[in-house]
Amino acid sequence: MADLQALADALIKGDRNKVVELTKKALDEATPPKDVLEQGLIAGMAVVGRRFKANEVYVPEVLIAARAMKGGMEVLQPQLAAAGVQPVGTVVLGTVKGDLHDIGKNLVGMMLTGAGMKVVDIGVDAPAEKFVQACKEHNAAVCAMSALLTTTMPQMPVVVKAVKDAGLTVKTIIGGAPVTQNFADEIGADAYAPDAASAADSCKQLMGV
Ligand code: B1M
Repeated sequence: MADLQALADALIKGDRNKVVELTKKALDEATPPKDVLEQGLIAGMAVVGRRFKANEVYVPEVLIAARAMKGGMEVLQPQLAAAGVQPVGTVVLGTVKGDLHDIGKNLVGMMLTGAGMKVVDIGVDAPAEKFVQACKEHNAAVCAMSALLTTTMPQMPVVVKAVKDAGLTVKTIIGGAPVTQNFADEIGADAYAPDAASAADSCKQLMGV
């Protein structure tokens, strides 16, 4: 019986080699890929997310854990696909037009991936049309926007309006240092998240999972 707790612990420690080794071992022992994902990798990343939210760990630890998760996912991905395991939903994620900050966005992407979502990252300086196009193309459940500048926050209502005008049923979520819940309410975004771990929780809520 594979020790999925040991896998989760290795991920929490950011030990990429151990994560790769234990993921391979679990699969060799015929553990269902879905269990390896949910009880090993996602369980570990959820702990990292909670600790990050509580300021018990910081950006470097999250990046190291995410790198370990990526190692495990590279081993697991073909088996997940073969077993027909689908991501819980797709999120289109980008930094809005005029804004080049991507460190926070990337962290959000890692947390969403770590929570079992498919992330379509459209990068930085993304105009509303690019969000809309990606949401259509990938049949996204959530459209997620990041902004770090007060001067680029006004792009967020532009995206919110554009996805509505395009007739998409996609939910919208916003975040970034200057962004607030009040601003989200003002512009009619479906959710606001103050940090990457909360963004993962909120996206799951928006997807109803
Ligand atoms: Co810029 N910058 N910067 N910068 N930069 C800030 C944001 C600033 C606060 C610095 C300051 O003046 N004190 C200031 C903004 C002021 C304002 O408008 N309120 C500023 C400025 C003014 C500028 C320039 C205009 C400077 C200039 O050229 N005169 C320029 C703008 C360029 C542009 O975008 N067009 C600029 C440029 C840059 C660099 C390119 C040099 C670099 C970015 C590199 C990169 O991202 N690849 C940079 C950096 C690094 C910063 C600071 C120092 C750090 C930002 C960061 O990465 N934080 C920043 C000052 C600061 O914050 N101390 C600053 C770490 C990151 C993990 O946090 O991004 O907040 P953060 O993400 C968090 C949450 O906000 C949240 O989760 C993340 C993790 O928990 N979150 C979401 C983020 N997105 C989310 C989305 C969600 C949910 C949560 O849902 C979808």
